[in-house]
Amino acid sequence: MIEVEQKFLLKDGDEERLRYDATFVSEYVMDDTYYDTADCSLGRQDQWLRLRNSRWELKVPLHGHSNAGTAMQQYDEFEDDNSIRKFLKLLGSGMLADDLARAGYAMIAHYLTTRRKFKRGEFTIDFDFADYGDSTYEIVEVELMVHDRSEMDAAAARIQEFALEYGLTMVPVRGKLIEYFKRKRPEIYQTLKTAGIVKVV
Ligand code: V4E
Repeated sequence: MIEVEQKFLLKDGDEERLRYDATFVSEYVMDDTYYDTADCSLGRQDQWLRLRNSRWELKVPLHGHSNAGTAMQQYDEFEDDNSIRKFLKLLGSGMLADDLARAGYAMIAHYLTTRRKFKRGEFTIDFDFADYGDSTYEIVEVELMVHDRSEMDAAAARIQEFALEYGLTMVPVRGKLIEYFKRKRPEIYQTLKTAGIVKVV
């Protein structure tokens, strides 16, 4: 299955409208620490290495899938230490954290997100409340699952219709990590803009 998702900012009243008639699924906290080299060798290739609730994960753009200037880029996710090690061509066979540190990967971001998940028909609605320590950021992600890449455009159109029906604001939205960089690591934000990875102002 392929996940097609779109992020939206939340205005006053949006959350209540979206939650009305929706079924609560779960609430959990994600403790995310992102890592990269000093020159952002991963980020500049749209690759994202994180420790999420003590598990290593690596997201890389899905080969051959064009972004087409939208927020619909698809990613492959590596979730076991060996495939991450292999993808990054890491030397050593110690703890992954130690071998990453030896290869120059260091923490670039850390924050907590409380995610409240709801279902409404086929739509999954995630309310993400990120806590950056000295400020917070809230967005909503609307998602549909499809079986085949050929169904992705239609799913994206259905998400747009859903957003219109619920009066969600159609503006480009920064994800939580990009927003973190904008607020707390402007030099990384600028590097990613220059590399064409961040397209939202
Ligand atoms: C920065 C980035 C990625 C890392 C995490 O993205 P984010 O949406 O902040 O995280 P999250 O917690 O919702 O991840 P999930 O739980 O869904 O796995 S993945 C892709 N990017 C690149 C990117 C970009 N270039 N531009 C914008 C506006 N957003 C993301």
